[in-house]
Amino acid sequence: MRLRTVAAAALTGVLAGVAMVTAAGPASADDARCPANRVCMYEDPNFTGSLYVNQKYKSGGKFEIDWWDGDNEISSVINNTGGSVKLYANDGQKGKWQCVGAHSTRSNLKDNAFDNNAESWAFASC
Ligand SMILES: [Ca+2]
Ligand SMILES: [Ca+2]
Ligand SMILES: [Ca+2]
Repeated sequence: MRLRTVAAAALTGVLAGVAMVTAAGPASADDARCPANRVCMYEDPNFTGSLYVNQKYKSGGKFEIDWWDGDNEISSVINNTGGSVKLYANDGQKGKWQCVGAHSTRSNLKDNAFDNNAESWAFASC
């Protein structure tokens, strides 16, 4: 009984160690198609077409997507930052919004009914 407890504790320790090693490598969790600590937004699905947004992380930062080069055209997003990205359907951080969590990607915003809709965005909790 005691041995089993010790073995279980040891195994738990090993698993925790593995989890820590995995969590300690945020760079490896990033998508290599976009630089580290940056957000990339693309014209087409699957991170192709024109790269309309390539922005370094800025806590609380608010950004306009250029009306000619990007408004209502973004179809995929890579977020290699530790902050969540809030996409807005209209200029000036207004309208319906979509969230792209920290260190995550959206290969096709069509899946969330937000394709060709974003016109501004921000680093904000969502
Ligand atoms: Ca598009
Ligand atoms: Ca829109
Ligand atoms: Ca805009």
